[in-house]
Formats: sequence, structure tokens, C-alpha cells
Amino acid sequence: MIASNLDETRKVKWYGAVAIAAAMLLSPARGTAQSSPTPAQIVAVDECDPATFNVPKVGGPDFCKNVTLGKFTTFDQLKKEAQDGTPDPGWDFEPDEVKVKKGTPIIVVNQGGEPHTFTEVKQFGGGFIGDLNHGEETVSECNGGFKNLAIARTRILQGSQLQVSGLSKGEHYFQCCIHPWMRVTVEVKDNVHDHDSDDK
Ligand SMILES: [Cu+2]
Repeated sequence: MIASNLDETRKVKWYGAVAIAAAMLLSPARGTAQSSPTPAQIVAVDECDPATFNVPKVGGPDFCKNVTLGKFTTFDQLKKEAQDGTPDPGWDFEPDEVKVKKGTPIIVVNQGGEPHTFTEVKQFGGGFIGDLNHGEETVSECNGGFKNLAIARTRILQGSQLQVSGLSKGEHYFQCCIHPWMRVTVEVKDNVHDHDSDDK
């Protein structure tokens, strides 16, 4: 009984190996040395002040986990700057423009202290928090806040990352639905030379 069980196990392993080898032969792109492209990285940063962001009327407990070294902007200050039309540059995606070859994924890493979203929009505009919009209307893609599952899917919690792949050729616009001045233009091209940021 034991011996025959072992035989069965061996047979299963052998069939498995043949199946994998066959799959590799049938789809050379996956099985050969042709490696998948290195993702392009974007970082999200902010300087949220835990004392004023973690109150119930703003984000609540643990909303802001600031990782900057001594740089804090209070919630009221952030709101005032946004309303004055001079939004805080400490809340930012970097770089603002990314050029990638078609098929290259984009990874957005949230190195800030609070959540952000990396939401594709047809045109840049306001987010879902009116106080931070400087009069710009909420873009349809940001409507409904995190209750909108499509937006929740684009949320990036502090210390986590989001991958975007499968972008079509052409220009794509991404913004944060909370801090709408955080904007990135992604240009997807047939060919981009490595380290050539001026490629037209
Ligand atoms: Cu944001």
C-alpha cells in the first residue's frame, strides 16, 4: 500500500513537471529569459500633523501616522493653504510626470503619514473633500468618497503601495481624490529609452 502510494505521488509529480515544461514551450514569452519590465515608481508624501488630523471630525484615531522628521502641518493650515489657492507642496506625488513603455507597470508607494488615492481621471479637478478643492468641482471619478468602491480600490494606506498596469498608449491623468493638487501625468509610449526623461 505504501509503495503504491509513493508510485502515485511520483506519477503526479512527473505529470506535473511535464505539464509545466509544455506550458513553457507553448508560451515562450513567459518561460524564457525575457524578464518582465521593472515597474516605474512614484512616491506619495505628506506632512500631516497627528495631533490635529487624528481628531474625530477629521480622520479619527490613527488616521495620520507621520513619518517625516519633525515636519508637521496642522489640518487647519492645510485647509487654509488649499483655500488660498497655494496648496501645501508637502503633500505631493513625485515625480509629476512619468513616461513609460507600454507594458511597464507603475507602483505608487505611500511614504506619507495619511491615506491617499491614485485615481485615474479624464481631467484633473476637485476631490471629494470640498474644503480642499479651491472651488474646483469634484471630478466624477472622485464622487462619493471611499463609499465608492472604485475609489476605495485606488486608495493607498500609509506604508503600502498600489500597482497600476495595463495602461493603454497615450496620456493618463492620476490624482488624489482627497488632496486634488497631488497630480501625475503618465505618458505610455511604444518606446521609451531607459533613463531618458527628455524622450519626446
Ligand atoms: Cu492625498
